[in-house]
Amino acid sequence: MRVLAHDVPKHLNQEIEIAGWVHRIRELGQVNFVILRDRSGFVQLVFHEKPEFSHESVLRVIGRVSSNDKAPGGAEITPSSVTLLSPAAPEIPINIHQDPEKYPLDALLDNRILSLRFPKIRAIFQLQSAILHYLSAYMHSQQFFEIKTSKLISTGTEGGTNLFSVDYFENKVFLAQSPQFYKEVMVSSGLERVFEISHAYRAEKHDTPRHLNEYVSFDVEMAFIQSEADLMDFERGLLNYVFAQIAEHNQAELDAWGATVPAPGAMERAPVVDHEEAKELIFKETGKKVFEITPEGERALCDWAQREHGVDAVFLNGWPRKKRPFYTYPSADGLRTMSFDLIFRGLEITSGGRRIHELSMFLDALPKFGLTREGMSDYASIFEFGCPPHGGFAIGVERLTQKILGLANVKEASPFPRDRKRVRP
Ligand code: AMO
Repeated sequence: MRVLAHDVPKHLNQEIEIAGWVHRIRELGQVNFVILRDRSGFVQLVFHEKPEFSHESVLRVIGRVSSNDKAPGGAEITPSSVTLLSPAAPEIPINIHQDPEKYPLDALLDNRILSLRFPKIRAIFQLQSAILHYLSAYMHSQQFFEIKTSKLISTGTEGGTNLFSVDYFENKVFLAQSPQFYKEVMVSSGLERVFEISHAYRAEKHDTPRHLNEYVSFDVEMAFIQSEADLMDFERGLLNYVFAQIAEHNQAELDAWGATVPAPGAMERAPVVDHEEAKELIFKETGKKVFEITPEGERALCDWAQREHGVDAVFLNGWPRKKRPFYTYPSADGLRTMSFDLIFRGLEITSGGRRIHELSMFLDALPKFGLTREGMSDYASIFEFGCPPHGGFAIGVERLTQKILGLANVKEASPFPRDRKRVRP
């Protein structure tokens, strides 16, 4: 049975089978060392003859384990049999045994099939898998149902025109910007509490370190809330749980990037700042008067929260109505909304809020956003037949991963990022 590299030291003086990729070959003449890599780590092989395979080839090896303080994990294998399962071409465009940060991001993405092999890059996706697992586990523990809704839609649900169109037989349809409409429908179905993890598509022409044209959206929607305060409280609990699980189970991935998660329970301390007050705070922090919350402003707000509240996160609420989508529940004066963003480590990772659930208020809102009942007839019908007060939020999974690990660009947190110029591999 195959043993994983990190378990090899448990098999001292035994003959075992291992398999993996040739990470590094060091030819010293009399003795040659080969470092083999698998999903768990590295193991050193010792050869007295010249290895007949090149870097990145895939091997199956049977051999005896002996101790060697200088080898990874303090053990090495002297092979008695080596099977070359798959040879690699001798010239490899990037060196997987180097630090990937030696390469510009474009080189890593142009060579994505290989760059995903860097253990440090693989750690990003190992951590992302854990994050997705912890998010779902928490939702199930809170009696939410997981849904999967269509990404092919006939009208936008977020306003704006940033939709990709797709040929659909003789018609044009669009790729969903978010599951907003469907998650509200599923709440009104009587499920009451739903979540979805799926791709969302934004035809935005940005080229920034925070935008992808296809990202993974973790969406939450719940019935019988009173205001956005219930949602912010829920998100505090959710993120505290995710950070605690990461601290307990994913230290290796954090170490790969020299990263840490917020201290246990830290999200309880994240302050809630009103949108107008946030602009004042940004002015005090940066000396710059702002008319909207800029990326620089988001960083300044988090610096302030870290200093004053001991947490690198801020909830912003009280957003003006014209800055939020048509479905957002207005405040009593009709000018602002019961909505919020969460800024974490200087970047917006969440938007959410209470939704309009009364038909008359919904119909009243549509023309303010240049929309009509005819164009929004499916949406309006959610509220025609009895729909509870509800609300929700969405977290960008790549942005959350990016900020946990301290990655410079959100594209690093997507195995196959899509941007304006990149649709391959
Ligand atoms: P919003 O459009 O703010 O809200 O998106 C929610 C969250 O999704 C992530 N996100 C992105 N991540 C990477 N690249 C992008 N281009 C991108 N766009 C958005 C961000 C953002 O905070 N329906 C609402 C959510 C809700 O109210 O439930 C919505 O989609 O982390």
